[in-house]
Amino acid sequence: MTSTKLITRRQALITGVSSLGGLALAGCSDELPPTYGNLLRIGDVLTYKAHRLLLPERTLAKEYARSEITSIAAIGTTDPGDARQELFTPDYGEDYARLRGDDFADWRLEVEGSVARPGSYSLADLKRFPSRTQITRHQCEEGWSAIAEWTGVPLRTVLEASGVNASARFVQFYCYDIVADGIDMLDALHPQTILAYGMNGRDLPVAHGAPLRARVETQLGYKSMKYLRKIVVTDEFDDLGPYGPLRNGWAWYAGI
Ligand SMILES: Nc1nc2c(c(=O)[nH]1)N[C@H]1C(S)=C(S)[C@@H](COP(=O)(O)O)O[C@H]1N2
Ligand SMILES: [Mo]
Repeated sequence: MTSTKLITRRQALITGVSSLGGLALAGCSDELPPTYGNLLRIGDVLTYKAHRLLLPERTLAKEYARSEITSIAAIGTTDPGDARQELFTPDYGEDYARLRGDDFADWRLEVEGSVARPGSYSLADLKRFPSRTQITRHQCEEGWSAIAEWTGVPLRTVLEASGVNASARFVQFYCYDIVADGIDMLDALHPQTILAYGMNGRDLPVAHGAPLRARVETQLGYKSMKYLRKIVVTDEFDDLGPYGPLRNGWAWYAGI
């Protein structure tokens, strides 16, 4: 670790803790992370605890120059409206196909759970919030990585607009395919955790998660859920069972 980084982190710590961040820290202090009563999962616990102890919550993932943008493969679901795809579900896949047919004009992101103001947001609503653009490296659990530019609204902004309860500790993402996943409040409030509607200066393509995907730059690629339809804020941990990352034998916490 270079001394510049140390200074940056310390400054981040001193300047960075606002009321929500403080809340999240207080809420996340002790019993985390979720463990699965499995010896092999002790590694997850240690990784999580080490990250949470060593890194102030505002440490930023590296950002790149436009000239460093690479091509990026589309992985997993590439069209949730296509019944032949492995993670297709008729529950939402047909809705997706219909919404896509109308350029997502009727699409809305539901926000519910442990919030004072549950509600839903159209793409236009989300685009009215201040946006953030970041050029970051996507790191897939399979070993490949790619650099792309993402534009969206910080998840924190949407959480603040929804009035997150003081007891809230996790944010769960639900998609138009069958999968779901979640992050803790520290990652949810991280300045680079955004709900992205743009990629490389254009609307987010369908293959990469249109109309809206999460970018969780502090964790491996599979935590950046594509095709969002609903966000649920929870007070309790829930690994989402067969719909969550454990279904693939992946760790719930995939910090990098
Ligand atoms: N809804 C949904 N989100 C998803 C996936 C998926 O299959 N469905 N795949 C994940 C994985 S493993 C990776 S590496 C990235 C891939 O994003 P990309 O297709 O834009 O490269 O999306 C993640 N988010
Ligand atoms: Mo991945």
